[in-house]
Amino acid sequence: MKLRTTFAFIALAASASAALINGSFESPAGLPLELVDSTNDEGAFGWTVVSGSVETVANNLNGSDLVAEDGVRYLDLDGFSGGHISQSMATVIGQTYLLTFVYSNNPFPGSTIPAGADVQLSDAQGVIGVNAIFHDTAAIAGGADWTPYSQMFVAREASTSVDFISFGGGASLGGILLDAVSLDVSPIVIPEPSTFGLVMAAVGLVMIGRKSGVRRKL
Ligand SMILES: [Ca+2]
Ligand SMILES: [Ca+2]
Repeated sequence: MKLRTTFAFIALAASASAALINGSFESPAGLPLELVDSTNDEGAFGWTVVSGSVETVANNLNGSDLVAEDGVRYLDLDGFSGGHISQSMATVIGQTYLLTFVYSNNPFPGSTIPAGADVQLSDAQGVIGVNAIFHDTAAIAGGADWTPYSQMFVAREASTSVDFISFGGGASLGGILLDAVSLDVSPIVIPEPSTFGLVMAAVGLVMIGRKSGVRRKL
């Protein structure tokens, strides 16, 4: 009986800690700027670079005050061009999950302003939801203006993909900055998958009024 209880606890712990790899973009970490594209470093990066390129960036790059929200590195979604990254995670059908991360505009010269990206959740059935994140402020002097983002959804398949798709385009050297991406089991239960839009409306209301916006694109 005790053994069974132990196994049950382990199963619960495993399901509660979803397994996004390198959500804090701490790797690769060899150089202050580590460029990652579809042919380079994807093993250490953990995410698939679908198109373009991205960079993990060390704290205080070029003497700036810009530091990560979590750890000592963050992601510039535009490396030498607008990047699109993707990662699939095992999910339990019918379970509610919470996607969270922080994003910032990019104060470095040559960056696209406003910096922006689509945040997409999808599975074998297709797109679950897409939201645009962007900063309408000009480049700031000093540090990052990390802004929290959260989005709930109900898994429809045993695997769900998280994608960040830059608006930066082919010539952009700097895009939106990302850090602390996490996909966790949510204690809040959404009654039906079809209520995703209602949940997003609620999240949208919370986000309105910030200097950085979330625009619904459902
Ligand atoms: Ca980090
Ligand atoms: Ca860059």
